[in-house]
Amino acid sequence: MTTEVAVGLQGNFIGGEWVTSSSGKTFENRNPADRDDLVGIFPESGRDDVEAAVAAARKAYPGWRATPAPRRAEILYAAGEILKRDKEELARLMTREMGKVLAETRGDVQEAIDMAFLAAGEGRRLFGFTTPSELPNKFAMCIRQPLGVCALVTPWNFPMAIPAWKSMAALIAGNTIVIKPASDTPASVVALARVFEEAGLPAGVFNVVIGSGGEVGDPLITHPDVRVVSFTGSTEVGRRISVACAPTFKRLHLEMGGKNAILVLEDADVDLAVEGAVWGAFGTTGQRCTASSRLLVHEEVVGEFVDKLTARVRSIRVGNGLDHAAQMGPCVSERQRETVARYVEIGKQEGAQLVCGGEKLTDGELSRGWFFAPTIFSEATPEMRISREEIFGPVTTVIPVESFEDGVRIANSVEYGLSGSVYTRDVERAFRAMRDFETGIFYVNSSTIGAEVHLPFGGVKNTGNGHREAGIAGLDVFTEWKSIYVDFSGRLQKAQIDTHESAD
Ligand code: UN1
Repeated sequence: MTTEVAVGLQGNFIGGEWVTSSSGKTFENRNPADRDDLVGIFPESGRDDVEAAVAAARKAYPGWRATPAPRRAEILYAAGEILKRDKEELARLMTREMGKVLAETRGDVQEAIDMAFLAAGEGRRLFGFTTPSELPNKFAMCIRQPLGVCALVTPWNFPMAIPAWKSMAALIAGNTIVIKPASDTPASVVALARVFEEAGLPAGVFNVVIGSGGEVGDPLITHPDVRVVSFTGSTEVGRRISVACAPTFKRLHLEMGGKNAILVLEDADVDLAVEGAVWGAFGTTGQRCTASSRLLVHEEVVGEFVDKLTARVRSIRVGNGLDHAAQMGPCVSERQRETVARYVEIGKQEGAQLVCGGEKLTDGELSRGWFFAPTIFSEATPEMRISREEIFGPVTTVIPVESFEDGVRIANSVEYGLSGSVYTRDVERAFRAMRDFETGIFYVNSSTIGAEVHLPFGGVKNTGNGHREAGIAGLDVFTEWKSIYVDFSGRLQKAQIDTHESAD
């Protein structure tokens, strides 16, 4: 075990060195399941630290860009192997840091491993294309090129997978990066940096600056030497970043909110749909962009569905994610739990039926953390705020629907469009749903979560700004196309003119 578990003072990683913040200020990071458990003390950085990190990334860029992609890939393969070796330790650290249960933090590390191997494989592809020229004795091709220094602003809910999606795509393409992890989960990104350090990534290629959005994020995303900004987080912050990046025309990739719907039709396997809903709504304590936060259930089966769902949800064991018996961990922070509690009040006032949960859990051991009971609202209408706004917690809302068409219309009635799903045995309606859901990801007879790294991840409408991450599509964020023409005719040839010269 060489990846150190974070205890005590941690640093920023700049130019291959572990350093304190220039102000010397620090903050504590505690386990959301147990406030007495100190995960680490982290630097509270600012503009000077950002300057140093961007300068280091800029300095490292020419060397990394010139390193052949298959050589870059070897380092990513090595990182993948180290992640595999340390998976269990890393998962434990991540559960302590953000609260989700061990099975899920193992999945989070596995997603980083999958991404490492996918990105490494790209080192021997990074395909461009060749195509015939319209002129004789002329060769035409298109290649991908890196852009330079990339700023990655990453969330706390997938504290290793999402930093891996972004950084590994950027690195294999030949960019250098500065990453600002969410303040709730710096240890996971520190651990990822240590993995890259051990894997032999040259100094300055991967830099970490820890601190708040205002003190670190703002100077980072507006820095003139930063060419790409990739952000995952709320739509509200994404909009601000979009405005901040516009004056310098930075390449901007935004991955934001979701209000994902499962549509359960009257011919569905209701038990299967209930399992999907439980997993999609309460996995990661509902703190996923892809969470199943709306359950649109045909009125013929909604009674049976709600009864079965309620029975399943009442049996969910909530507890410290390190405890093997626990099935759902806490909210990531007190603030997040307050948001959840506020939405539960809103739902009650709006007249939705609170079927189960709806309260903070404070008995015994649970009093040590930010636990909230898994919560179901039923008999909700599509207009209610709990049916439209992202809550990012263990709350799901059942909305009865009259028909397939009604379900699709309601599914599409929100501002977001990340993920969706349909449960049906009818192949025709399954295909119509695949076509008509306004989302970037869609599932048939499975939940709204479960994205795999080799497919594009992202959403439409206010969820994204047209880009995708992961998959090969993720390379588009971190590369620029260059079209190259090679004339070997030995004479001046004029495109569009020589080819269509008139006879006279
Ligand atoms: C997120 O919700 O922010 O499909 C990412 C999933 C995971 C990734 C989720 N593989 O739920």
